[in-house]
Amino acid sequence: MGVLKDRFKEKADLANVEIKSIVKEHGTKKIGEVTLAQIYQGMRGITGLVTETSLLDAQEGIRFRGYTIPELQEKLPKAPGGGEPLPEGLFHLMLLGELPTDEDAHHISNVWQRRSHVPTHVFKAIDALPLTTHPMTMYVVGVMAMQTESNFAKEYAKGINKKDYWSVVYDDTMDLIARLPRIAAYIYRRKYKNKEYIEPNGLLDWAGNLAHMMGFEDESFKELMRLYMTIHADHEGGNVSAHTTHLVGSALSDPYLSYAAGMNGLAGPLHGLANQEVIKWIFEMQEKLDTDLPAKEQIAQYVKDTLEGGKVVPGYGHAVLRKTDPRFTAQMEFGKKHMPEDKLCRTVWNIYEVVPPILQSLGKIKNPWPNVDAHSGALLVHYGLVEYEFYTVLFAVSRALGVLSSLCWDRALGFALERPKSVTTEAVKNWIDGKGEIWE
Ligand code: CMX
Repeated sequence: MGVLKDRFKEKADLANVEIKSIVKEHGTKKIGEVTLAQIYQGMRGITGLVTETSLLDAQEGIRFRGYTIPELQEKLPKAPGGGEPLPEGLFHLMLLGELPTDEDAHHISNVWQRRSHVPTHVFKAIDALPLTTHPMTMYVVGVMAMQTESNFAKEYAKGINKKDYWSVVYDDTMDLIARLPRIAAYIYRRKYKNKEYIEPNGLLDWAGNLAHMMGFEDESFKELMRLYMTIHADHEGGNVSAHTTHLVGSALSDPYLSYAAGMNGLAGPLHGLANQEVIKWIFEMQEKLDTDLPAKEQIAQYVKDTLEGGKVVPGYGHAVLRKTDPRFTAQMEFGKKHMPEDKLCRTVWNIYEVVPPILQSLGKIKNPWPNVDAHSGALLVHYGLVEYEFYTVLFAVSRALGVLSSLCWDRALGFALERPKSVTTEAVKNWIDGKGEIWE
């Protein structure tokens, strides 16, 4: 077994013993109480999942194994000459709960390079789709086509002992993560760059190689990709993409099937697709107002028109967060450092001043502040990545790090099939009228 895999197994064995004792001693204790409103309104605030890799605080934002984004930017290994964290380092941290050394991160880059071969039939499956197909659909089709490679599926069919599930899930995780940049870059070049594909560079790190295969050689774009791939990786377990991956995995669907399911959820406009919606919305504003730097009053009117049209303001609001998303702040800082005069970034910063008071004044929105998707597109456009329908694919590549390291933990800890109880409104009404219990 590889070093990382051995160390994961050691950690998982210890955690298993600890969790068994926690459940034995405290299993009947209640965490909060579920209200009828929570049942009808998307299960907000119900603690019902264990996800080891990260934890979201409504006020502070995300912490990965206890570390905030600024701490990760300081403490995680960097590419030679670079200043942004390597996503390889974050993966190590999420998987083992320990900060990696430079050597650890380098080791993971090498392993992913070695495992990055994508079989030809995967490209053929993508090629079978019309060019007009949305990039996220192409991406999920690519992942699904690659399921032929699943070690978990093969070993399960042979009758693997359940104690060993974690091992083949780990192998699938490493293979899948290693191969995703190749698939993403293939889709980008196929759809937007006349099918002129670029071979991987075996000397580059995971995110740097993605930038290279997409055709972006600017060092600061590679730095942006390292930051982007780090901050989009995980947001605890209840969001649609993480929860879906975990849920589907709980049926022992292999990591390819589980991750593809999660990414179908990421492709929704209230979740990851919001990153394309933000730029589309800003481009439409520019066109409508006939300016590439709208004044704040003009932005305010455009926001009001959006709301009056019964649409959401993309990039704003969050189901859990109650302040500016630190992932937004990290991207804003990157913009202020690398492109302070960029008109699109300045527009994003103006929107940040204009939108929160308007949303707040509606009185119903719990979080008027920007989320991760409010900023990412403006940075990408600056480097020439203007094809906004592709943006969610980048989010998806990054999200693999979090949801798949979590899936390793799910199987290592033997987590159960997820199957919450649902009720009918008829049963609820009877219960309200005192005509019977509905919880059995
Ligand atoms: N613009 C307009 N209305 C908004 C809004 C926004 N940005 N955010 C919330 N609201 C509305 C909701 O639609 C809801 O309206 P109704 O009562 O009429 O149904 C009301 O305010 C209350 O919503 P909430 O409790 O504050 O927020 P939710 O937990 O229901 O929804 C989210 C969270 C993210 C779906 C919502 O804020 C939204 O639609 N934002 C815009 C889309 C977006 O940026 N999504 C990306 C999130 C980050 C990610 O996952 O990538």
